[in-house]
Amino acid sequence: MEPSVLVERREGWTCLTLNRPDKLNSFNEDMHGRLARALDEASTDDTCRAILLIGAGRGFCAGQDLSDRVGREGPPDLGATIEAFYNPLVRRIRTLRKPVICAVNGVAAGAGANIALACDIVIAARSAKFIQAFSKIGLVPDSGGTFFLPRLVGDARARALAMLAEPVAAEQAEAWGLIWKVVDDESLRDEAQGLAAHLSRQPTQGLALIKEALNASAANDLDTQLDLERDLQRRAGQTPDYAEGVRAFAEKRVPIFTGRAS
Ligand code: T3D
Repeated sequence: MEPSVLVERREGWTCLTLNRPDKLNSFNEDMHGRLARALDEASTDDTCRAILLIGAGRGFCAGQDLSDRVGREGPPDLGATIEAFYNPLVRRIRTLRKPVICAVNGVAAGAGANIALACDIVIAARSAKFIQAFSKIGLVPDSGGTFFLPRLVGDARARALAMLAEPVAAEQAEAWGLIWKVVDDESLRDEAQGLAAHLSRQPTQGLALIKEALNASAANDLDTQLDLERDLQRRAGQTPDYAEGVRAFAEKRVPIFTGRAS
């Protein structure tokens, strides 16, 4: 049997494929475990400077595998699975000091939609759709949905999306600012891989600091954020890639960034 997450190391970046296509790549514990390990490995692997997350088959991810929730005795403690699996996954993606690109190749539902939104850059196939499926089974958007949605699309749309669980087509998602961009289905893989390869040649430490600043901005007031920008810029200015960027500018050539911290 094929593993539930495929890991492919490319030159400078890593592709992680959710691989349970007959279940629309919905999450079971095995897939959670493999994805967590793969993200941790990509995080510590110095040769990996960007991560691409995509789904196998016709969907990206349909959230929790509901067949694992059928026929159990008594009400489950879903808070425990959120604590054990979904929250750590979202925290891993948000704190990983490398860009994480999500290529949404088909339907992204429930936690699958919100895990996509937790990624740094979301690019979707024109036929993809995003569904906050939770309310249809009596649940609350999780995996950061109640955090990301209002910040990305505003409170009015967030409330309707969460309560109505209507699908949002990829083009609508792009128009609303829910995702970065839509591409034709047949070009999704090439576009996403090109983006990962591009990011793997950029100043990785600088990108990590950008990520840190934007993550913090959701909770900070302007003064706090200005202070943070000062501190992060101080660190960025000490990286070899900043020195190379300025040198290359002066010499009118393309910079060669190593991504190294020192
Ligand atoms: O439980 C906890 O730990 C709490 C955490 C919760 C996090 C969550 O994500 S809760 C939300 C769970 N997800 C959903 O409610 C979505 C359920 N799926 C759907 O609503 C639909 O499948 C889709 C709208 C995503 C796609 O519809 P469609 O018509 O394109 O495909 P389909 O025919 O419904 O699904 C194709 C197959 O995938 C089908 O299997 P079959 O009949 O061909 O053998 C279907 O059962 C399976 N599948 C789809 N989603 C799931 C799933 N199997 C298990 N779990 C799923 N979530």
